[in-house]
Amino acid sequence: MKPVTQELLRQAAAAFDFGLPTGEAQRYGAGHINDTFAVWAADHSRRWILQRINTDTFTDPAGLMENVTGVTSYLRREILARGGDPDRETLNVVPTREGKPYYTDCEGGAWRAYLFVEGTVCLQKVENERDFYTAAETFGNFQNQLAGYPAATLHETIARFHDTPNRYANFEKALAADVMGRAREIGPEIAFIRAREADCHVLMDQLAAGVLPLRVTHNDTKLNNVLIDQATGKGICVIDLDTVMPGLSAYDFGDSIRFGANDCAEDEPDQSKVHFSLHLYEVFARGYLAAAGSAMTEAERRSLPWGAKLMTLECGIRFLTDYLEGDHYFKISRPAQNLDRARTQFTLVEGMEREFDAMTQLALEL
Ligand code: ADP
Ligand code: GN1
Ligand code: MG
Repeated sequence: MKPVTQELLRQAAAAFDFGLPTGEAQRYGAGHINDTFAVWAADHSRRWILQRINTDTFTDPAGLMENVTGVTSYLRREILARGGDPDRETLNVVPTREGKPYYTDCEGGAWRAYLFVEGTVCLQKVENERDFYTAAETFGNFQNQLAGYPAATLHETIARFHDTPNRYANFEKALAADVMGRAREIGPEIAFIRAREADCHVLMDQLAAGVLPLRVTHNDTKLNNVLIDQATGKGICVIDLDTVMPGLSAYDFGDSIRFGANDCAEDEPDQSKVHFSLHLYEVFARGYLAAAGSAMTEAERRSLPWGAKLMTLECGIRFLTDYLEGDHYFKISRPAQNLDRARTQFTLVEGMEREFDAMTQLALEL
Protein backbone atom coordinates (compact mmCIF):
# COMPACT_ATOMS: atom_id res chain seq x y z
CA MET A 1 0.00 0.00 0.00
CA LYS A 2 1.19 3.53 -0.73
CA PRO A 3 1.51 5.80 2.31
CA VAL A 4 -1.55 7.82 3.29
CA THR A 5 -0.93 11.48 2.43
CA GLN A 6 -2.58 14.41 4.23
CA GLU A 7 -4.53 15.11 1.05
CA LEU A 8 -5.89 11.56 0.79
CA LEU A 9 -6.84 11.70 4.45
CA ARG A 10 -8.61 15.02 4.00
CA GLN A 11 -10.54 13.76 0.98
CA ALA A 12 -11.51 10.58 2.79
CA ALA A 13 -12.74 12.47 5.86
CA ALA A 14 -14.81 14.74 3.61
CA ALA A 15 -16.51 11.76 1.97
CA PHE A 16 -18.41 10.58 5.07
CA ASP A 17 -21.73 11.70 6.41
CA PHE A 18 -20.57 12.57 9.93
CA GLY A 19 -23.34 15.13 10.41
CA LEU A 20 -20.84 17.73 11.68
CA PRO A 21 -17.94 19.57 10.02
CA THR A 22 -14.70 17.70 10.64
CA GLY A 23 -11.37 19.08 11.77
CA GLU A 24 -8.05 17.46 12.52
CA ALA A 25 -7.25 13.76 12.08
CA GLN A 26 -4.41 11.80 13.69
CA ARG A 27 -3.07 8.27 13.39
CA TYR A 28 -4.59 6.08 16.01
CA GLY A 29 -4.07 2.66 17.61
CA ALA A 30 -1.53 -0.09 17.10
CA GLY A 31 -2.93 -2.47 14.47
CA HIS A 32 -0.61 -4.31 12.08
CA ILE A 33 -2.81 -4.21 9.00
CA ASN A 34 -5.03 -1.20 8.34
CA ASP A 35 -4.27 2.56 8.47
CA THR A 36 -6.32 3.87 11.34
CA PHE A 37 -7.05 7.54 12.18
CA ALA A 38 -9.19 9.39 14.69
CA VAL A 39 -11.05 12.27 13.04
CA TRP A 40 -12.32 15.05 15.28
CA ALA A 41 -15.39 17.18 14.75
CA ALA A 42 -14.28 20.77 14.05
CA ASP A 43 -15.77 21.83 17.42
CA HIS A 44 -14.02 18.89 19.18
CA SER A 45 -17.35 17.65 20.52
CA ARG A 46 -16.75 14.12 19.25
CA ARG A 47 -14.57 11.97 17.03
CA TRP A 48 -14.81 9.00 14.70
CA ILE A 49 -12.54 6.21 13.56
CA LEU A 50 -11.52 6.53 9.91
CA GLN A 51 -9.68 3.59 8.40
CA ARG A 52 -8.08 2.84 5.10
CA ILE A 53 -8.62 -0.86 4.57
CA ASN A 54 -5.48 -2.68 3.56
CA THR A 55 -6.55 -3.86 0.12
CA ASP A 56 -3.31 -5.79 -0.42
CA THR A 57 -4.59 -8.01 2.39
CA PHE A 58 -8.32 -7.65 1.85
CA THR A 59 -8.72 -7.69 -1.90
CA ASP A 60 -12.53 -7.49 -1.91
CA PRO A 61 -13.45 -4.45 0.21
CA ALA A 62 -17.07 -4.59 -1.04
CA GLY A 63 -17.50 -8.16 0.21
CA LEU A 64 -15.68 -7.31 3.42
CA MET A 65 -17.92 -4.33 4.15
CA GLU A 66 -20.98 -6.45 3.35
CA ASN A 67 -19.82 -8.81 6.12
CA VAL A 68 -19.20 -5.90 8.49
CA THR A 69 -22.57 -4.22 7.89
CA GLY A 70 -24.37 -7.57 8.05
CA VAL A 71 -22.74 -8.61 11.31
CA THR A 72 -22.93 -5.20 13.01
CA SER A 73 -26.61 -4.71 12.17
CA TYR A 74 -27.34 -8.23 13.46
CA LEU A 75 -25.40 -7.48 16.66
CA ARG A 76 -27.28 -4.20 17.02
CA ARG A 77 -30.59 -6.06 17.08
CA GLU A 78 -29.26 -8.65 19.54
CA ILE A 79 -27.90 -5.94 21.84
CA LEU A 80 -31.16 -3.97 21.75
CA ALA A 81 -33.13 -7.12 22.54
CA ARG A 82 -30.96 -7.60 25.63
CA GLY A 83 -31.38 -4.01 26.75
CA GLY A 84 -27.80 -2.96 25.91
CA ASP A 85 -26.40 0.17 24.28
CA PRO A 86 -25.83 -0.62 20.58
CA ASP A 87 -23.81 2.57 20.00
CA ARG A 88 -21.10 1.28 22.32
CA GLU A 89 -21.43 -2.50 22.34
CA THR A 90 -20.82 -3.05 18.65
CA LEU A 91 -19.04 -1.20 15.89
CA ASN A 92 -21.36 1.14 13.95
CA VAL A 93 -20.56 1.93 10.34
CA VAL A 94 -20.90 5.62 9.35
CA PRO A 95 -22.08 5.76 5.72
CA THR A 96 -20.55 7.96 3.06
CA ARG A 97 -22.43 11.03 1.83
CA GLU A 98 -23.66 8.78 -0.99
CA GLY A 99 -25.06 6.30 1.52
CA LYS A 100 -22.39 3.67 0.86
CA PRO A 101 -20.56 1.66 3.53
CA TYR A 102 -17.13 2.68 2.22
CA TYR A 103 -15.43 5.30 0.06
CA THR A 104 -12.98 4.69 -2.77
CA ASP A 105 -10.28 7.37 -3.08
CA CYS A 106 -8.58 8.59 -6.26
CA GLU A 107 -5.85 5.92 -5.91
CA GLY A 108 -8.37 3.11 -5.47
CA GLY A 109 -7.90 2.99 -1.66
CA ALA A 110 -10.97 1.87 0.32
CA TRP A 111 -11.95 3.82 3.43
CA ARG A 112 -14.59 3.27 6.09
CA ALA A 113 -15.68 5.11 9.21
CA TYR A 114 -17.03 3.95 12.56
CA LEU A 115 -18.50 5.69 15.56
CA PHE A 116 -15.69 6.13 18.08
CA VAL A 117 -16.41 4.13 21.21
CA GLU A 118 -15.36 6.60 23.91
CA GLY A 119 -14.44 5.88 27.50
CA THR A 120 -12.70 2.60 26.77
CA VAL A 121 -9.23 1.12 27.05
CA CYS A 122 -7.58 -1.04 24.44
CA LEU A 123 -4.78 -3.12 25.96
CA GLN A 124 -1.63 -4.10 24.09
CA LYS A 125 -0.61 -6.55 26.79
CA VAL A 126 -2.32 -8.35 29.68
CA GLU A 127 -1.89 -6.09 32.67
CA ASN A 128 -4.10 -7.92 35.11
CA GLU A 129 -6.09 -11.11 35.26
CA ARG A 130 -9.40 -9.35 35.51
CA ASP A 131 -8.96 -7.68 32.13
CA PHE A 132 -8.01 -10.97 30.53
CA TYR A 133 -11.07 -12.65 32.03
CA THR A 134 -13.16 -9.78 30.71
CA ALA A 135 -11.73 -10.16 27.20
CA ALA A 136 -12.53 -13.87 27.36
CA GLU A 137 -16.15 -13.23 28.30
CA THR A 138 -16.44 -10.61 25.58
CA PHE A 139 -15.13 -12.85 22.80
CA GLY A 140 -17.16 -15.80 24.12
CA ASN A 141 -20.23 -13.63 24.18
CA PHE A 142 -19.53 -12.39 20.65
CA GLN A 143 -19.52 -15.95 19.40
CA ASN A 144 -22.76 -16.67 21.23
CA GLN A 145 -24.46 -13.55 19.90
CA LEU A 146 -23.61 -14.61 16.36
CA ALA A 147 -24.64 -18.25 16.81
CA GLY A 148 -27.82 -17.64 14.78
CA TYR A 149 -26.12 -15.61 12.03
CA PRO A 150 -26.42 -17.18 8.55
CA ALA A 151 -22.77 -18.16 8.18
CA ALA A 152 -23.14 -19.15 4.53
CA THR A 153 -23.83 -15.50 3.60
CA LEU A 154 -20.40 -14.36 4.82
CA HIS A 155 -17.64 -13.70 2.30
CA GLU A 156 -14.32 -15.38 2.97
CA THR A 157 -12.35 -12.13 3.27
CA ILE A 158 -8.98 -13.86 3.29
CA ALA A 159 -8.98 -17.25 1.65
CA ARG A 160 -7.68 -20.07 3.85
CA PHE A 161 -6.96 -17.66 6.70
CA HIS A 162 -6.49 -20.26 9.44
CA ASP A 163 -5.60 -23.13 7.13
CA THR A 164 -2.45 -24.04 9.03
CA PRO A 165 -1.20 -26.67 6.55
CA ASN A 166 -1.45 -24.08 3.78
CA ARG A 167 0.45 -21.55 5.94
CA TYR A 168 3.10 -24.24 6.36
CA ALA A 169 3.26 -24.80 2.59
CA ASN A 170 3.64 -21.05 2.01
CA PHE A 171 6.48 -20.97 4.49
CA GLU A 172 8.31 -23.73 2.60
CA LYS A 173 7.84 -21.76 -0.63
CA ALA A 174 9.22 -18.58 0.90
CA LEU A 175 12.15 -20.53 2.29
CA ALA A 176 12.94 -22.09 -1.08
CA ALA A 177 12.78 -18.66 -2.76
CA ASP A 178 14.72 -16.92 0.04
CA VAL A 179 14.50 -13.58 -1.77
CA MET A 180 16.15 -11.60 1.03
CA GLY A 181 18.92 -14.14 1.72
CA ARG A 182 17.69 -14.52 5.30
CA ALA A 183 17.24 -18.31 5.43
CA ARG A 184 20.76 -18.87 6.75
CA GLU A 185 19.95 -16.93 9.94
CA ILE A 186 17.01 -19.07 10.92
CA GLY A 187 18.19 -22.68 11.02
CA PRO A 188 16.72 -23.48 14.47
CA GLU A 189 13.37 -21.90 13.58
CA ILE A 190 13.16 -23.92 10.35
CA ALA A 191 13.83 -27.12 12.30
CA PHE A 192 11.23 -26.10 14.89
CA ILE A 193 8.52 -25.67 12.29
CA ARG A 194 9.39 -28.79 10.31
CA ALA A 195 9.25 -30.92 13.45
CA ARG A 196 5.61 -29.84 13.81
CA GLU A 197 4.37 -30.28 10.26
CA ALA A 198 2.01 -33.11 11.23
CA ASP A 199 0.52 -31.01 14.06
CA CYS A 200 -0.54 -28.37 11.54
CA HIS A 201 -3.24 -30.74 10.25
CA VAL A 202 -4.98 -31.63 13.51
CA LEU A 203 -7.84 -29.09 13.52
CA MET A 204 -8.46 -29.04 9.77
CA ASP A 205 -8.68 -32.85 9.79
CA GLN A 206 -11.24 -32.78 12.61
CA LEU A 207 -13.27 -30.22 10.71
CA ALA A 208 -13.16 -32.29 7.51
CA ALA A 209 -14.20 -35.39 9.46
CA GLY A 210 -17.21 -33.57 10.92
CA VAL A 211 -15.86 -33.87 14.48
CA LEU A 212 -15.78 -30.08 14.93
CA PRO A 213 -18.67 -27.78 13.89
CA LEU A 214 -18.17 -24.69 11.74
CA ARG A 215 -19.23 -21.49 13.52
CA VAL A 216 -19.17 -17.77 12.83
CA THR A 217 -15.86 -16.71 14.35
CA HIS A 218 -13.83 -13.53 14.63
CA ASN A 219 -10.50 -15.14 13.74
CA ASP A 220 -8.29 -12.36 15.13
CA THR A 221 -9.10 -12.33 18.84
CA LYS A 222 -6.10 -10.42 20.14
CA LEU A 223 -6.62 -8.56 23.37
CA ASN A 224 -6.33 -5.26 21.47
CA ASN A 225 -9.37 -6.16 19.40
CA VAL A 226 -11.69 -5.74 22.38
CA LEU A 227 -12.54 -2.43 24.00
CA ILE A 228 -12.92 -2.44 27.78
CA ASP A 229 -15.11 0.14 29.50
CA GLN A 230 -12.95 2.48 31.55
CA ALA A 231 -15.61 3.11 34.18
CA THR A 232 -16.89 -0.41 34.80
CA GLY A 233 -13.96 -2.58 33.64
CA LYS A 234 -16.42 -4.59 31.54
CA GLY A 235 -15.56 -5.70 28.02
CA ILE A 236 -17.98 -3.88 25.81
CA CYS A 237 -17.11 -3.96 22.16
CA VAL A 238 -15.39 -6.44 19.86
CA ILE A 239 -13.65 -4.55 17.05
CA ASP A 240 -11.62 -5.40 13.93
CA LEU A 241 -14.31 -7.43 12.19
CA ASP A 242 -12.40 -7.81 8.91
CA THR A 243 -11.80 -11.49 9.45
CA VAL A 244 -15.25 -12.50 10.70
CA MET A 245 -15.85 -15.68 8.72
CA PRO A 246 -16.96 -19.23 9.29
CA GLY A 247 -14.30 -20.92 11.43
CA LEU A 248 -13.65 -23.02 14.52
CA SER A 249 -14.21 -21.93 18.11
CA ALA A 250 -10.68 -23.21 18.74
CA TYR A 251 -9.35 -20.45 16.48
CA ASP A 252 -10.87 -17.65 18.54
CA PHE A 253 -10.00 -19.22 21.85
CA GLY A 254 -6.52 -20.09 20.62
CA ASP A 255 -5.58 -16.72 19.19
CA SER A 256 -6.47 -15.02 22.47
CA ILE A 257 -4.29 -17.48 24.39
CA ARG A 258 -1.47 -16.92 21.93
CA PHE A 259 -1.51 -13.19 22.51
CA GLY A 260 -2.52 -12.95 26.13
CA ALA A 261 -1.48 -15.97 28.19
CA ASN A 262 2.02 -14.63 28.79
CA ASP A 263 3.72 -11.63 30.30
CA CYS A 264 5.61 -10.36 27.29
CA ALA A 265 5.14 -8.28 24.17
CA GLU A 266 4.41 -10.06 20.91
CA ASP A 267 7.77 -8.88 19.53
CA GLU A 268 9.88 -9.43 22.68
CA PRO A 269 13.49 -9.81 21.45
CA ASP A 270 14.75 -11.48 24.65
CA GLN A 271 13.37 -15.02 24.64
CA SER A 272 14.32 -15.56 28.28
CA LYS A 273 11.49 -13.14 29.09
CA VAL A 274 8.85 -15.15 27.22
CA HIS A 275 6.75 -17.53 29.30
CA PHE A 276 3.48 -19.24 28.56
CA SER A 277 1.29 -18.91 31.63
CA LEU A 278 -0.97 -21.86 32.44
CA HIS A 279 -2.56 -19.69 35.06
CA LEU A 280 -3.58 -17.03 32.53
CA TYR A 281 -4.78 -19.81 30.22
CA GLU A 282 -7.06 -20.96 33.03
CA VAL A 283 -8.30 -17.42 33.65
CA PHE A 284 -9.18 -17.01 29.97
CA ALA A 285 -10.74 -20.48 29.70
CA ARG A 286 -12.99 -19.70 32.67
CA GLY A 287 -14.26 -16.49 31.08
CA TYR A 288 -14.64 -17.93 27.60
CA LEU A 289 -16.41 -21.08 28.72
CA ALA A 290 -18.68 -19.13 31.08
CA ALA A 291 -19.90 -17.13 28.07
CA ALA A 292 -19.80 -19.70 25.25
CA GLY A 293 -19.29 -23.07 26.92
CA SER A 294 -22.93 -24.13 27.14
CA ALA A 295 -23.18 -24.10 23.34
CA MET A 296 -19.94 -26.01 22.83
CA THR A 297 -19.61 -29.74 22.17
CA GLU A 298 -17.16 -31.92 24.09
CA ALA A 299 -15.02 -32.27 20.96
CA GLU A 300 -14.86 -28.48 20.73
CA ARG A 301 -13.71 -28.19 24.33
CA ARG A 302 -11.08 -30.82 23.66
CA SER A 303 -9.94 -28.82 20.61
CA LEU A 304 -9.22 -25.65 22.61
CA PRO A 305 -5.63 -26.47 23.63
CA TRP A 306 -4.97 -27.41 20.01
CA GLY A 307 -6.39 -24.04 19.02
CA ALA A 308 -3.93 -22.34 21.37
CA LYS A 309 -0.96 -24.30 20.10
CA LEU A 310 -1.84 -24.10 16.42
CA MET A 311 -2.81 -20.43 16.34
CA THR A 312 0.53 -19.68 18.00
CA LEU A 313 2.51 -21.94 15.71
CA GLU A 314 0.65 -20.63 12.67
CA CYS A 315 1.23 -17.02 13.63
CA GLY A 316 4.92 -17.75 14.16
CA ILE A 317 5.04 -19.40 10.72
CA ARG A 318 3.35 -16.32 9.21
CA PHE A 319 5.75 -13.87 10.90
CA LEU A 320 8.73 -15.91 9.75
CA THR A 321 7.36 -16.22 6.20
CA ASP A 322 6.94 -12.44 6.12
CA TYR A 323 10.49 -12.02 7.41
CA LEU A 324 11.76 -14.26 4.60
CA GLU A 325 9.71 -12.37 2.03
CA GLY A 326 10.93 -8.92 3.13
CA ASP A 327 8.31 -7.79 5.70
CA HIS A 328 5.59 -6.81 3.28
CA TYR A 329 2.59 -8.09 5.29
CA PHE A 330 2.96 -7.19 8.99
CA LYS A 331 3.86 -3.57 9.69
CA ILE A 332 7.30 -3.28 11.26
CA SER A 333 8.95 -0.41 13.09
CA ARG A 334 12.44 -1.90 13.32
CA PRO A 335 14.52 -4.49 11.43
CA ALA A 336 14.10 -8.14 12.47
CA GLN A 337 10.86 -7.34 14.30
CA ASN A 338 9.06 -10.13 12.44
CA LEU A 339 11.86 -12.53 13.35
CA ASP A 340 11.47 -11.59 17.03
CA ARG A 341 7.73 -12.00 16.72
CA ALA A 342 8.18 -15.46 15.21
CA ARG A 343 10.66 -16.52 17.91
CA THR A 344 8.31 -15.36 20.63
CA GLN A 345 5.54 -17.49 19.16
CA PHE A 346 7.76 -20.56 19.06
CA THR A 347 8.87 -20.10 22.67
CA LEU A 348 5.20 -19.94 23.64
CA VAL A 349 4.45 -23.10 21.62
CA GLU A 350 7.15 -24.94 23.60
CA GLY A 351 5.59 -23.76 26.84
CA MET A 352 2.18 -24.96 25.72
CA GLU A 353 3.56 -28.34 24.73
CA ARG A 354 4.90 -28.77 28.26
CA GLU A 355 1.51 -27.95 29.76
CA PHE A 356 -0.67 -29.60 27.16
CA ASP A 357 -2.25 -32.26 29.40
CA ALA A 358 -3.15 -29.70 32.04
CA MET A 359 -4.58 -27.40 29.35
CA THR A 360 -6.81 -30.23 28.08
CA GLN A 361 -7.99 -31.12 31.56
CA LEU A 362 -8.96 -27.52 32.25
CA ALA A 363 -10.82 -27.19 28.93
CA LEU A 364 -12.91 -30.25 29.81
CA GLU A 365 -13.51 -29.49 33.48
CA LEU A 366 -14.19 -25.76 33.73
P1 ADP B 1 -6.07 -3.38 12.57
O1 ADP B 1 -6.80 -4.36 11.71
O2 ADP B 1 -5.00 -2.66 11.85
O3 ADP B 1 -5.61 -4.03 13.84
P2 ADP B 1 -8.28 -2.21 14.12
O4 ADP B 1 -9.61 -2.22 13.45
O5 ADP B 1 -8.06 -3.26 15.15
O6 ADP B 1 -7.15 -2.25 12.97
O7 ADP B 1 -8.07 -0.76 14.73
C1 ADP B 1 -6.82 -0.35 15.26
C2 ADP B 1 -7.00 0.28 16.64
O8 ADP B 1 -7.92 1.41 16.57
C3 ADP B 1 -7.61 -0.64 17.69
O9 ADP B 1 -6.65 -1.46 18.29
C4 ADP B 1 -8.26 0.36 18.65
O10 ADP B 1 -7.28 0.92 19.52
C5 ADP B 1 -8.71 1.47 17.74
N1 ADP B 1 -10.14 1.39 17.35
C6 ADP B 1 -10.65 0.76 16.27
N2 ADP B 1 -11.98 0.93 16.18
C7 ADP B 1 -12.35 1.73 17.22
C8 ADP B 1 -13.60 2.32 17.65
N3 ADP B 1 -14.73 2.12 16.97
N4 ADP B 1 -13.59 3.10 18.76
C9 ADP B 1 -12.43 3.34 19.43
N5 ADP B 1 -11.23 2.82 19.07
C10 ADP B 1 -11.17 2.02 17.98
C1 GN1 C 1 -2.83 -9.05 12.47
O1 GN1 C 1 -4.90 -6.63 12.24
P1 GN1 C 1 -4.31 -7.06 13.54
O2 GN1 C 1 -3.09 -6.29 13.96
O3 GN1 C 1 -5.39 -7.13 14.61
C2 GN1 C 1 -3.31 -10.24 11.67
C3 GN1 C 1 -3.61 -11.42 12.59
C4 GN1 C 1 -2.37 -11.77 13.40
C5 GN1 C 1 -1.93 -10.52 14.16
C6 GN1 C 1 -0.64 -10.76 14.90
C7 GN1 C 1 -5.80 -9.72 8.91
O4 GN1 C 1 -3.89 -8.60 13.32
O5 GN1 C 1 -4.00 -12.55 11.83
O6 GN1 C 1 -2.65 -12.81 14.32
O7 GN1 C 1 -1.73 -9.40 13.25
N1 GN1 C 1 -4.49 -9.89 10.90
C8 GN1 C 1 -4.57 -10.19 9.60
O8 GN1 C 1 -0.44 -9.71 15.77
O9 GN1 C 1 -3.72 -10.82 8.99
MG1 MG D 1 -6.72 -4.90 15.38
